[in-house]
Amino acid sequence: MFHDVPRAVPAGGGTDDGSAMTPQFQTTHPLPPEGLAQFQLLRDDAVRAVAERFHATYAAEYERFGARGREATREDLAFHLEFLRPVLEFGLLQTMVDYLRWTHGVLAARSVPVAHLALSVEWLAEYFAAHMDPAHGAVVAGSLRAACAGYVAAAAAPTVAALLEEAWPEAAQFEAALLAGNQRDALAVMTRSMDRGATLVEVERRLFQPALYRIGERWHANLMSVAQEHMATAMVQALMAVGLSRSTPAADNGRRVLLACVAGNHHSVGLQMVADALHLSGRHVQFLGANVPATALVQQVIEFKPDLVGLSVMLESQLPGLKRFLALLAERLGDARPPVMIGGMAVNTVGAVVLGYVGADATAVDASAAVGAAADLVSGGAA
Ligand code: B12
Repeated sequence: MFHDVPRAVPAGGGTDDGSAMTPQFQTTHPLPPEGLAQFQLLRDDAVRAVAERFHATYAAEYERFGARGREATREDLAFHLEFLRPVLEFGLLQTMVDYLRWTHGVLAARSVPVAHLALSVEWLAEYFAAHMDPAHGAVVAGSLRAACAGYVAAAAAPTVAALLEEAWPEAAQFEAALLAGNQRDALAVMTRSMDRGATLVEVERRLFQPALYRIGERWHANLMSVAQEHMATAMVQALMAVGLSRSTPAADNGRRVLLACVAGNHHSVGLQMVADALHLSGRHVQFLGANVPATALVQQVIEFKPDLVGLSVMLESQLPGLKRFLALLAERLGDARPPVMIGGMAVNTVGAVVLGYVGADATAVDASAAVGAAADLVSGGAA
C-alpha cells in the first residue's frame, strides 16, 4: 500500500515481503513511480521555498552570512533531498536517519547551531505535503518526519570501530605518517609489512583502509583539514602503486573485469584496492576510476566485453543512479549483460538486501572478499 503514511519498521524487523534485512535497518513504504516523478519536479522549488522561509524567519541571524550563507542553506537543503531519494525509491529510511546523524556531527564539530537541522526537515515535509498529490505528499512528509524522529532518538553517529579491529597495530603509526605528510615513514611501515611476507591486499586492508576510515572520522569531527585529507589520499595512492610494483600477479586466467565508480562517486581508492586484488589473482582488469558517466560506462562494457562488471558506491544517495545505470545496461545488452558485483560503503551499510533494489548480482565487503565473489559469479572462474 503506497498511500499509507510511512511507518518505521522496528529495528531488526524485516521488509513487508519478509525478505532478510540488515539488522537495525529501518524501512518505510516507497513512493510509486508517478509520485517519484512529482517529487523530482518539485525538488528545486522545495529548496528555494524552504531557504526563503529560513531567511525570512531568521533574517537577523542569517544576515551576517550574506550571499554565501544563502547559497550554503540551499546546498544543505538539496543534500537533504539527495539522501531522501533512496528512502522514497526503495523505502530505505535508515539511510536518511544516518545522514541526519552524520550532518548533526559535522555541524556540532564546527560549532554551527544544530537546532535548525530538524526544523529544515520539518519545513521540507510541510512543503511536500502542501504541493504534491495528497497521497504522495503524505508519503514524502511521513518519510521526512520518520527520519527526523529516528535521528532525534539516536544516541550517536555510527562509528568504524568494528572495522578497526581488523587493523594491524602499526596502522596507527601509518595514520600518523599520513597526517604529518611524511611519505618516508609511511613507506617504511608498508615496506616492513611486505618484507615480513604480507601481501599488498593484506597491507591495503589492514593498514591503508583503517587509516583512511579514521581520517574520515577525524575530518567529520573537524580535527583535520580538507588539505590533510587530500594529502593522505594522494600518499596512499602513491604507496599502492609502489606495492603493486613489488607484487607478482598470478598467471593470466583469461577472465576480464571492468571496474568503475558510479556517476557522482568521487571515492576511487577502495575500488582501486579491488582492482589490485583482482589483478593479482590473475584477471585482466580495466579500472575506470571515479565518477564514470553512465553512457560512457555502458560503451566501455560493450567494447571491452568483460566477464564481470564491478561498481563502487560510497554514499546511499548514489543508489538510485546505480539502479538507473543497471537498467540501462540491461536494456542495451539484454541477455548478453555480464554479471554485476557492487560494493563500497553504501552497499556495506545497507547490506546484501540492496541487490534486489538496484538489480545487481553480488556484493563483497572488501577487496579480499571481492576475489571470492568474482570467482563465484563467473562460472568456472578460478579464485
Ligand atoms: C578520501 C575521501 C574523499 C576524497 C576521495 C578521493 C579519491 N580519489 O578517492 C574526496 C575529497 C573526493 C571526498 C569527497 C567527499 N567525501 Co569523502 N571521504 C574520503 C575518506 C576519508 C576515505 C575514502 C577511502 O578511500 N576509504 C578507504 C577505502 C579502502 O574504503 P572503501 O571505499 O570503503 O572501499 C573498500 C570497501 O568498501 C570495498 N569496496 C569499495 N568499492 C567496491 C566495489 C566493489 C565492486 C566491491 C566488491 C567492493 C568495493 O572494498 C574496498 C577495499 O577493501 C572517507 C572516509 C571513509 N570512511 O572511507 C570519506 C567519506 C566517505 N567522505 C564523506 C563525504 C561526506 C564526502 C563529501 C560529501 C564531502 C563534501 N562535502 O564534499 C564528498 C562527496 C564526493 C562524492 N560525491 O563522492 C563521508 C561520507 C559520510 C556518509 N556516509 O554519508 C566520509 C565517510 C567521511 C566521514 N567520516 O564523514 N572524500
